[in-house]
Amino acid sequence: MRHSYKKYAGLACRMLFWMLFLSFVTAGCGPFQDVAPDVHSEKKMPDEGENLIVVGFSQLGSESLWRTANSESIQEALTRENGFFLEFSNARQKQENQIKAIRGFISQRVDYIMFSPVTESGWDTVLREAKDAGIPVILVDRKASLEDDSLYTAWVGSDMISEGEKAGIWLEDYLKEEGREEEEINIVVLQGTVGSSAQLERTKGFQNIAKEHANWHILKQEPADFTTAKGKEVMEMFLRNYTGIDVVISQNDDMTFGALQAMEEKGITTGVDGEIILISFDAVREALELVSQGVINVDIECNPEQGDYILEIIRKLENGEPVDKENIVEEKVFTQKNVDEYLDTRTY
Ligand code: GYE
Repeated sequence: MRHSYKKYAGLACRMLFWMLFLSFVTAGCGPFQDVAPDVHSEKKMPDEGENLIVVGFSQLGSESLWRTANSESIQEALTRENGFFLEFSNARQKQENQIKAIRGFISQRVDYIMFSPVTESGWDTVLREAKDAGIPVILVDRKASLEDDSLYTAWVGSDMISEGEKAGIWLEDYLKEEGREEEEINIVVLQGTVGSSAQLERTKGFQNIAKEHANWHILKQEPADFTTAKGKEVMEMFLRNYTGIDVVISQNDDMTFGALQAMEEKGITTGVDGEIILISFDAVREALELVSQGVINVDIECNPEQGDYILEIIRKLENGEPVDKENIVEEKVFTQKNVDEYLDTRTY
């Protein structure tokens, strides 16, 4: 008797353990938490007869202030009041999560699929599946390199080669103004996520200009994942390994904040009256304030407010009207000379 009681108690304990383990894992607290995409549909699914346009959107993550502004712009445009049901999924920087989310949207038979590709390559198979299911795909922000362009209907984003070129042209003019155009100029670059179109194109654009200047030396380009924490780490590494740095280029503002912390800790000054020239990308409010204070020399704008462009594209598609395949958002360059007139209206 005692023996079989023990046996059943043991079995019950094991069952309880597995039940707890499974609820832990499915609640997103377990070891698989990074892999499962985070799907937000706090809004209830459209009722029969509601006639909403269902859009599945795989956002690549929430790594930066820019990204948060981009997600908000899309959520503010594709609202129920505007006739949409938006299913928002956060891929937390993992391509496998994006592919999983897109497959989920296909099996739900959504009306449109949107996604911001974390890196450029590796999308052909899943986009072919979307095409076979007859679901139009809209690329947001970053680009995908595809064998067949008919795998997506439209792309909305920035010309990031031109952003990189603007950084180079600004540096060219600035060095001239300062009478330093003949000087040897040492440059380090904090790059964004490796293999993302933002990293590849900003790098390429800057190099298009840098290659014209034999006296510009790119000492090192190192990825820092578009985050403040990584930006600080990489800048610390640059400061340990290189002396005589004249220019720091940071491919987004969040990395710039980290790089600034690293430099401040070493007593190094940047900006209009500083030792190091600091070039940043994105132009979020917090960074524009530093441009205004002269801590960042120049911020190349990358416009995250893409929601209204997407809204218009989908409305046209719904009406059977043609849409442009490439839709480039407008962007500026901010320095201490012009930034103040834009600061008041910056919402992100
Ligand atoms: O610059 C950066 C973000 O893809 C343009 O991604 C975007 C970049 C942006 O994390 O802040």
